[in-house]
Amino acid sequence: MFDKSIEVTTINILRRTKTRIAVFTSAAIAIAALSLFTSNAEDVTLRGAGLFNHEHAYSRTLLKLADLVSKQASQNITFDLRGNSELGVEPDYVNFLTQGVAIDYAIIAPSNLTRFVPSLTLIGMPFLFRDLTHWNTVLSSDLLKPLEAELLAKADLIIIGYTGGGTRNLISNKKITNIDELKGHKIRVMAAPIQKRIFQTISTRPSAIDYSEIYYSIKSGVVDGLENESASLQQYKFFEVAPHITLTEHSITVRLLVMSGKSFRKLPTDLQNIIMKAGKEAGAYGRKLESSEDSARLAFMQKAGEIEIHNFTGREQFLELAIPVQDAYAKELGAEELLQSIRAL
Ligand code: MAV
Repeated sequence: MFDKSIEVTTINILRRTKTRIAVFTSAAIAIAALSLFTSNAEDVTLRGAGLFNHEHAYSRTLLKLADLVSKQASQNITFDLRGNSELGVEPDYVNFLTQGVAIDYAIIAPSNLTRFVPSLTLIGMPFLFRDLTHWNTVLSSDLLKPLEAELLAKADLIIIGYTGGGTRNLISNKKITNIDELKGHKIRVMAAPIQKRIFQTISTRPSAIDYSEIYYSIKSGVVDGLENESASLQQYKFFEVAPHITLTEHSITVRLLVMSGKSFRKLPTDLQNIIMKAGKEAGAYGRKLESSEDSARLAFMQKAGEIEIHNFTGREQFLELAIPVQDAYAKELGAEELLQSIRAL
């Protein structure tokens, strides 16, 4: 069902080639040369980066973006997507994008943006969304607009869409079914402080480790596991070192489809408008895609004997412990109103 053999990498979507082949007169040749020149002058190449191969929902979202834009643009556009962490991991993408070097667009987790807009990490907090409907309602609302403006002002990053939709569970090197078994459990979490704080409420020992280091950190005993969604678990084969999945379902992911402001401003206005519209559409496409495939991926890995799935009896208790931590964090950031508005939707 899920072909793991697909390897990434460069997508070239070149359309409407404007070159004319002229064979009869030198004037025609001159016109042809001019036409080619004009066409080249308008050509646009945008480079993207991602952690995954083309099978993953994030890459398919970025491919969708490329497709939508190139169908509407009057220029020839090359979308050069470098997957499989070829250009590093998400914190690297943030650095590249803010500086306007190496890449022009990427999908990143809000947890990577703490140093610019800490309040954005709220939307990546465990237990923020009640269910997929709530999550979709929030992402289709205007609630995050002020944070978008803040991110542009502070990091020169433009959010062109929202994707995600994976449900995060625990992935561990031992069977875990309840909160007691999590005491002292060494878990890798994303770098935003709120991630650590929430996992500390259930007496785990969380540490922020680079995504690229997780597999070997588990293998060497630095940590006992991580928390992640099924598409990423499947692609990075974390199950080889941590085959136990505990259904905590503590998070529905929000991922930002971002573009470097520096790259964006170099584009003609018509193309900028097309990209903004296509970003929204590609984000919605990715949300539907990842959320609808999530449990099928778990079932696939279970059937293949790659993972063992365990129910978690402590979800309600975990949620209750998480809420005051969310409240305190929002207060610290001056984002209580935002949190209340998200909860109220
Ligand atoms: C998954 O691979 C993705 O959700 C990605 O966006 C995150 O950065 C990553 O997990 C992570 O846990 O760091």
